[in-house]
Amino acid sequence: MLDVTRSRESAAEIGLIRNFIDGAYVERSGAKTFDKRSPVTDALIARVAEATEADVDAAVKAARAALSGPWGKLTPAERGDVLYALADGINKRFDDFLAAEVADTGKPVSLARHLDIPRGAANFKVFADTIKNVSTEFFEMATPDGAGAINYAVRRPIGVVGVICPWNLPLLLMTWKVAPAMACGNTVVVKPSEETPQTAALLGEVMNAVGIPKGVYNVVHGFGPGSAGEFLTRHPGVNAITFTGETRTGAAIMKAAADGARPVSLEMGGKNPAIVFADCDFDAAIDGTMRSCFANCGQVCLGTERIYVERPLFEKFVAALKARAEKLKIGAPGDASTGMGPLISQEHREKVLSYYRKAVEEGATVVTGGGVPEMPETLRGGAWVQPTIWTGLSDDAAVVTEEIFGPCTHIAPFDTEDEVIARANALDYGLAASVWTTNLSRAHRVSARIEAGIVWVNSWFLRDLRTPFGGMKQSGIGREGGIHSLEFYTELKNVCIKL
Ligand code: NAD
Ligand code: 6OD
Repeated sequence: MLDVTRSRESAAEIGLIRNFIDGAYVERSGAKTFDKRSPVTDALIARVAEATEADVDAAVKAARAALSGPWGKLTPAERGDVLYALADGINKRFDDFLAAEVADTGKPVSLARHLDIPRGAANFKVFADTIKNVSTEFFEMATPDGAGAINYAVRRPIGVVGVICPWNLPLLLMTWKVAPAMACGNTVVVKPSEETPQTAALLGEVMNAVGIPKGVYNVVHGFGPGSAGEFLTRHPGVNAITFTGETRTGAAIMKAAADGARPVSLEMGGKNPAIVFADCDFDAAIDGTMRSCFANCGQVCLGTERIYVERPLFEKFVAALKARAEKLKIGAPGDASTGMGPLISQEHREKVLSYYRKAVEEGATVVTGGGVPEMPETLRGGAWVQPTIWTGLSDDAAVVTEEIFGPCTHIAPFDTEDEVIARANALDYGLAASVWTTNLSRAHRVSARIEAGIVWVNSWFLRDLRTPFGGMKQSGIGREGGIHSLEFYTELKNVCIKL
């Protein structure tokens, strides 16, 4: 049976997760380590070697050297083939990646099996296909002597890319950046979240098995400020930084990148609205918002933390979502009946519970949840919280305006289309929205006016990997996905030849 908690009885059995630099797992004597604890039980599941500034420097130098080695000589088509092999390599070790991801995050195996690991592998294939098929522009021009000139654009790798990742969908969101970076011929230094070091580390083994030249893919573990994250983003040898995480962190990274005027791609926080019209397919809207509020224990950047329901449907919608939320089975990841796992850590649980308390202080009606569920003895140490629904707050309440990143949502009634669009757009975030209606004209009209990088109509978290992805306003800078990733991961050069 799959070992999904990977807890060990004694420290002697706890594995050390090392930095992966220049094709090897590096162990320095006396290096500092930090603990990785299970979100499910709080048991120690791994010790992680914290990269020093010298480690980060070594990783960046290895990545720089690899640019001019065999990797730099591959054609786009050859890189495409290598990326296919990486996807196959992940799939060959599917159960190892699944166990590592579930151990680090505590998410249900059923979710990771269908989302995190397959989509993590798929990223390599999608960007392999993109790089093989993309063309660049060509212009013929007249010259005064009548001979003419031709102009054509060529894409070149931007160089060493720093990749800073969050903990909610670790492999999926890391490969979402590593795959296009490599497809474009760059080399990478990845800084996984301190909460989820395992799948990034494991990917090093696949890189070596596939024969990726050393130095192309490097992993440095640690935290943000004063640790690997800051060392990496400040390092002058890093040519571009791509980041997924909180808006505040993105702003700090942008400041670091200003030294050397280096480009950034930032995928950041959200406070995403769902708008439910009275003409919706009611069952589909309930199914969809159940997922958008509670999947991955609410730890999805695209998740719904505020719902606006057209007034005639309001009471019925609240009652139905409450009934479904109360049926959600909270439990261990490996249990097939588990619908929701724990939060990522005790620290994050404290943050989420502080919002649960704040909602009550602000006068919310707690429709369901609002606390910590009763769990069996073996799971008591985990970072469990109840799925929570509130009503009755005004649009300026903290839990309606601030990203919580937990399994909770506020539901409010609305009366008109103009009014709900204004309320949905009122925040500085603009990552995602979902609209539930069977009126086709309304679907187009409302989607066009919502200020968000992605608007779903009658669905949620359904996205072709070739489409542009990113946030408006304070939810992001830049777009990645399909050919849009090439804008960030390559330099476009114009060659003008006088005939
Ligand atoms: P976070 O910002 O706390 O951390 C993200 C990463 O940045 C971690 O690896 C962390 O160690 C590193 N980091 C922190 N401070 C740093 C610094 N000063 N310099 C360099 N690196 C630093 O985010 P998180 O808690 O890991 O993830 C949750 C957040 O991520 C939520 O806000 C969520 O909305 C957002 N998110 C956004 C998307 C998206 O696509 N827009 C996707 C997933 C998560
Ligand atoms: O579509 C994806 O794979 C993607 N970029 C998802 C982001 C999820 C954020 O938590």
